[in-house]
Amino acid sequence: MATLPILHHPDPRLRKKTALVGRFDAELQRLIDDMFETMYAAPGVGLAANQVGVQLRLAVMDCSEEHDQPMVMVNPELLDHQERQEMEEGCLSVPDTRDKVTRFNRVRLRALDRNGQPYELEAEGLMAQCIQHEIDHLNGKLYIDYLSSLKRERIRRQLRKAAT
Ligand code: GNR
Ligand code: NI
Repeated sequence: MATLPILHHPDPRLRKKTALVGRFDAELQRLIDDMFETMYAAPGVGLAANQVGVQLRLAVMDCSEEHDQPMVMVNPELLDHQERQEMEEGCLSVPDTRDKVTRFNRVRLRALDRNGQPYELEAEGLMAQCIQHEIDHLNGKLYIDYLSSLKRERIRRQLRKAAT
């Protein structure tokens, strides 16, 4: 296993829409293992494939307190959602900033697991928030897109300074 470098905003690869996963081969299993290692090391509660430069509809998550509930979402879809709520959010691709974003507090997810088996689940709170955050990544969207252009510009300037 290996940790992978995480891309930072404004890398254009974070803005590309990802492609459906069609093959559940050894290469995909290795990528999933490396994404978990990268996420736990960061540390973070979720990681989308395009954050490590792979343009596939795949994300890993673990929103548990004990970090013992790894979850793989391949080709995820939101089936249903309810109750909007403002929640504080951060992103490994936008380091050192957090802000409030309005998300659905409950979602119903359909996705494939690491072997290509379909599953559905209902999530609330942090897990629901994280599912929406990762699906946004897979659609080329970042949480800062929900903030004012003034805040977004400030974040962009900070990251540019940090990168040099
Ligand atoms: O580690 C993360 N924490 C987090 C907190 C609130 C809402 C979403 C997240 S996801 C983030 C990791 C990440 O950037 N995943 O794409
Ligand atoms: Ni993120």
